[in-house]
Amino acid sequence: MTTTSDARTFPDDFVWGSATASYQIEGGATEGGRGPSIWDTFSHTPGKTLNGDTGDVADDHYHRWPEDVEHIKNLGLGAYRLSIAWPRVQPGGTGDFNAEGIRFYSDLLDALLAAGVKPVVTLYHWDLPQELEDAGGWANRATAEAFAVYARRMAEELGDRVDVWTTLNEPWCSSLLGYASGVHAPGVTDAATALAAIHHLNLAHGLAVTAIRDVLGESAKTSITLNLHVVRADDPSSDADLEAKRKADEIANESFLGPLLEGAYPAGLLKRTASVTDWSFVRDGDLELIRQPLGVLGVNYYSTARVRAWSGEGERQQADGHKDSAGSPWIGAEDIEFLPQPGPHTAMGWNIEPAGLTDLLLELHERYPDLPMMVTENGAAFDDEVTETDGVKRVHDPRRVQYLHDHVEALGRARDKGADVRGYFAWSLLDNFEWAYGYDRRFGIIRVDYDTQERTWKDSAHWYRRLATTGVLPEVTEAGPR
Ligand code: GBH
Repeated sequence: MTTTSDARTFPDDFVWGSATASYQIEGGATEGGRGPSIWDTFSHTPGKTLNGDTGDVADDHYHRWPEDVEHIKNLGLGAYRLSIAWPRVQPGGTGDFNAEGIRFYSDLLDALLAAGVKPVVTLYHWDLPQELEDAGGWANRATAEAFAVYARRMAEELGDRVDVWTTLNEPWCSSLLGYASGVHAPGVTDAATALAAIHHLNLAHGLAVTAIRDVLGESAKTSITLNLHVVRADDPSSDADLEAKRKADEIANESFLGPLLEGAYPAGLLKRTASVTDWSFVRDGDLELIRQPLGVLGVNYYSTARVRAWSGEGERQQADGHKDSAGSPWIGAEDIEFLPQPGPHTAMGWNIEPAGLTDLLLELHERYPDLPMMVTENGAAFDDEVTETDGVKRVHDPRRVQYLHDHVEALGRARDKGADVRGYFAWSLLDNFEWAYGYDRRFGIIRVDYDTQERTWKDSAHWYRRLATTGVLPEVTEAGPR
C-alpha cells in the first residue's frame, strides 16, 4: 500500500468507480427471455412503492447501455459496479439458463473492458427469480443451493472479464427489509422467516465463493458488500445505552460479520431470539461453508444511527426509515429506541455524518487487519435544480458535491490512519428506481429525464470526473463543466 500524509491525495492504483443495480436501471423487464423477479411482483402490487412506480422501464439501460458505457468512460472511471439480474440469465432460478440474457452481460463487459473500465460484478442485488420465492425464497435452504449453481455458471461464462466477484449486496436489506419489516420485496413480516433468510443468504455467499474459486482458481477476487450500520450509544457512559447499541449491532452487523469472517452467530442474538426460532436451519458444517476467503470486503455507507434503552413507557421511537412498516427489522432489539439524528439530512431523511465512515473503516481495519476494503456505495438523494440557458441544460446539485467531497475526505482520513481501502464507488451513476421510493428520489451523478431518457451530467458528475482523473480531491467550488 502506498502511504501518503495528505488525505486529499490518493495513490494511482486507488480505484474510482460508480455503481448501479440491475433492477434499478435496466428496464426491459419482459424482454430477452427474462423471467419475473420478486421486485416485479412487489412493485406491481398496489401500495408497495411510491406512486406505484415499477422497474418495467427504469433507465432503459437494457437498450441504452452503449451510451451509458460512454458516460462511464467519459467520467474517467477506473471501475464500474453493476449487478446481474438472476432472472435474466436463469429465468426460473433453477434449470435452464438463457443465452440471450447471458449475452447481454457478456456484451456489456466487453464494452467496459474496451473502454478501459474494470467490471465489479454483484451476483445478487435483490432481484430474486419469482419462482424461487414461490418455493419459500431465502427462508428456504434450496435457494442458497440454487444461488451456487447460478454463481458457478456466471464464473464459467463471464469469469475471464470480471475483476471482482461480489456475491450479495446488503444481505441485511434482503433479509430484514424483505422478510421482517416488509418494506422491500417480497414484503413478508415475520421475524423467524427473516432469521432463516439471514442464514441462507450467508450460506449462499459461502457456497458461491466456493463455486467461483473452483472455476476461476484461488486468485479469483471474491467479495461481499455489506451495509454495516454505524450505531452510536446515546449516552456512552450508560451501560443500558451500550447494551442497546450491542443489540442493534448484533442484528444489523454481527449476524453477517460473525458467520462470514469469524465463524459464529452472535451468542446474544441467539439467546434473545430463542422464543422466535430454534435456529435449526443452521446445520452442522454450515458455519465452515460460510466462512470463505475474501479478496475484499465491500462497504456501503450512507448515515449513522443513535440508540438508547427504551423504558417501555410512551411511544417507542423507531428508525426514520421504518416508521410505517408492519414489522421491525431490529430483531432481538425490541427494547431499544432510535433517536432522531441531528441534521443535515438528505432527501431520504438520513443524517449526514462523514465521520461515521472514517470510524467504520478504522474499526473494520482494527478487527480484520489483513482484509482489504472498498467503499462500494456512498452517495445521497437531493432535489436537483435543472436550468436551461440557450438550449444548454445544467443540473446544479451543490449538496451532492459537498456530500461526496466530505465522504471521500473521510475515507482519506481512514486511509491515513492505516485502513486498507482500495476503492470508492459513487452511488449512483444514474438517477434510478429507488426501490420503495420509486423515481421520486434521485441518487445519480447523471440526471435521467424519465420522459425522454435523456442523460445530463449533474455538477457532481463534472466534479467526480476531476477526482477520478487526477486522484486529488477537488474543492467543492470546482464543480460544474469546464
Ligand atoms: C443501498 O441500500 C442499496 O444497495 C441501493 O440499491 C440503494 O439504491 C441505495 O442504497 C440508496 O438507498 O433504517 O432509518 O436507520 C441502502 C440501504 C440505507 C438501509 C440506510 C438502511 C438506514 C436508515 N440502507 N438505511 S434507517
